[in-house]
Amino acid sequence: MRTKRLPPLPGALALAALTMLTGCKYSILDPKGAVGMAQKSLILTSTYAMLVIVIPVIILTLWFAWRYREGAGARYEPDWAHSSIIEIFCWGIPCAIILFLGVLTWTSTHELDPYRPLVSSKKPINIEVVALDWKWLFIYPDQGIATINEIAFPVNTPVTFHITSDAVMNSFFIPELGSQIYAMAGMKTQLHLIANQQGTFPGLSSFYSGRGFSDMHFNAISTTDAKFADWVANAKKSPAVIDAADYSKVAAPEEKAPVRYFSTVEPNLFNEIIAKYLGKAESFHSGMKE
Ligand SMILES: [Cu+2]
Repeated sequence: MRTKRLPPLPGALALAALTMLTGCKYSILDPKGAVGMAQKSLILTSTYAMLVIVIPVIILTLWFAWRYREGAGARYEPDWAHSSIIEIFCWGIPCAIILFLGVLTWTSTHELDPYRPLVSSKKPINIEVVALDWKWLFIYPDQGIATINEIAFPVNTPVTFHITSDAVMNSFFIPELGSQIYAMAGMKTQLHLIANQQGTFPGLSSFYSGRGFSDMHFNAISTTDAKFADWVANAKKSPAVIDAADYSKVAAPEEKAPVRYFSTVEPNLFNEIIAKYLGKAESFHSGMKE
């Protein structure tokens, strides 16, 4: 006779612990910017609010089962039907929690609306993000430069992202700075983030988009104004450029794409990438055709 063997419990637990330790660094719970911090407090507040129900329910379930058990001189009441006190608790507390979570959700989703510009005395940095197969193209319209798989911006300065895709759907996500938002062909999404600490924060696509997706990483560098100016000047020195004719080469599918800088970029490229998908083929530059 054959018996099925299950993995022993300690082994399974060790495997689970290992997965949890290696897989995530819990960046969302260790934010480095105002948006991320507000989201962390929202996650924690709503978790605690829900635990206000969950913990008493677990305790009371066990306590009721023990107290009203049959035999052993316990208070066994098979004909019991109604208790107003229990009804008040069963309906009152969930109503109060739902009201609390409803108000919290309403206010925080408006406060943390990714499309809402951040209030700051500093002028925001504009970055146009294009998701490609399988890399990120970043265009700095004000500086006239572009990069692959790396962005930089000054610390304590709002960053305005305009996001689209010239491939399948992806999701633009810098976990330490705040929420993710989708990148979709023919559409423009927006995200406003700020870093309140200097550092290099990993970014990624959090939406499965094919074979090279797992290497679709980039670094977001939060630095001083002076170092940001150096970073722009360094990109300006690059011999590589993006014009209408060679955009298709830049956009060609590529796995594990290295960081690259482009000293100039075709003006209006971002809008033309979006327009490609809107059935306006006649308005393209020749190089923009698929
Ligand atoms: Cu959409």
